[in-house]
Order: sequence, then structure tokens, then C-alpha cells
Amino acid sequence: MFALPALPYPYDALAPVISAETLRFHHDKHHAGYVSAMNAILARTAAHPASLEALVPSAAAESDIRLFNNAAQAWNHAFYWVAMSPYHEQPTGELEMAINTAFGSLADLKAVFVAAGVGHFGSGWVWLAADMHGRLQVTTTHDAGSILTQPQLTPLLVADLWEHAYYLDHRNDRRAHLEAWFDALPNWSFAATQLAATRSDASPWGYPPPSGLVAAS
Ligand code: MN3
Repeated sequence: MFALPALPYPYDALAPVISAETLRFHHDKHHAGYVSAMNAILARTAAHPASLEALVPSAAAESDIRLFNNAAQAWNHAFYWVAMSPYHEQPTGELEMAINTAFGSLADLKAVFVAAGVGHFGSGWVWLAADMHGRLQVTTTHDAGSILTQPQLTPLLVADLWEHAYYLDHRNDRRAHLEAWFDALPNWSFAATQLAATRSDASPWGYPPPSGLVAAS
């Protein structure tokens, strides 16, 4: 069974961009729901995945849609929480250089990231990712789509494009949410660690491994 990771900050830490009310519903209801649905599916099978990073691509490859949707959403949300910070960080060092090389400037990255998120039809995720050479790119995935199915990419940041992520705070204004999100919430020190992992033997961030074996029914 996979556990629901605790939020790495208090519920009100990301306000006013993301309110405590949004975080309570988003983490305690939406994310928890994906984790418990995934565990319920696993409990009915003989599957003993070693990690969520292994389970998500295998569910995708096997076209196990219900398992994929819930497992990918479990992973995407856990990554989303750790990729945000209450500390209004700025990118520095190698990450800042990689941003300038790929996009021109942090402001240019913001424009690309926000445009990708606003232009994405329906629900999904907008990612800042690095390829195996440390080159940065912005990409989106639909619905539960996860960057874990693109093994050549290492995610640095992600913003949730589902309306439950922003509707209480910004109503239908996804652009306003994403602009405020980009200015205040990226965990740039986490992103720098992820980027460094593409250039070394270090492992990128991983979902907490399952506790015990999943019982076969
Ligand atoms: Mn969500």
C-alpha cells in the first residue's frame, strides 16, 4: 500500500495564491481519493509494485486505465506539493543559467509556462522538465497524464491545471492563477536539485515507497 504523503507545509502556507481551503480539499480529498482508489485496485490484484515510479509507466503500457489514472494522479500530486514553496524563491546558479539558455530569462520562461497552461484544453498539468542533457523545456500532459511516461525527461516543477486547483481562489481565471503561481510558489531549490540529478548519478525525487506487500485477494 502506498501512503498519502503529508503536505510539506501548513495548509495556509501558500496563501493567498492557494488558500488553506483549496489545500484542504485538494490534498485531503482529491489527492487522498486517488491514493485510496489506487490502493483498492492493487489490493484486488497480485501486483506488488516496488515503487510508484515503476507502477505508473507499467499501468500505462498495459492500458490499465483506472490504475494508471489513480496511480499517476497520486504521483503527480505528491510531486506538485514538493515542487511548491512558501518562501518566494528565485532560481540561482546552474538552474538560472539553464533557464537563460533555454528561454532567455526567467520572465521569458514564465511567459512560455503560463501560455502553455492557459492554452491547454481541459484538465491536466504543465511541467518544467529537463532532458538527459539538462536542457529545459515546458510540456503539458492531459488529465492524469504523467511525465513518468516520458523517461527521457526529469520534472523540475509542475502546476496543476485541473479546476479544483484554482477555482476557489481564482474562479475561472486560469491565467491569473498561473501568473501568481509562477511569481510566488515554485520551489526553485527543489528544481535545482532535480536538474542536478540529470547531470549526476543522484536519483531525482521519488514517491515514498510502499509499506509492506500489497495483499493478494
Ligand atoms: Mn489536482
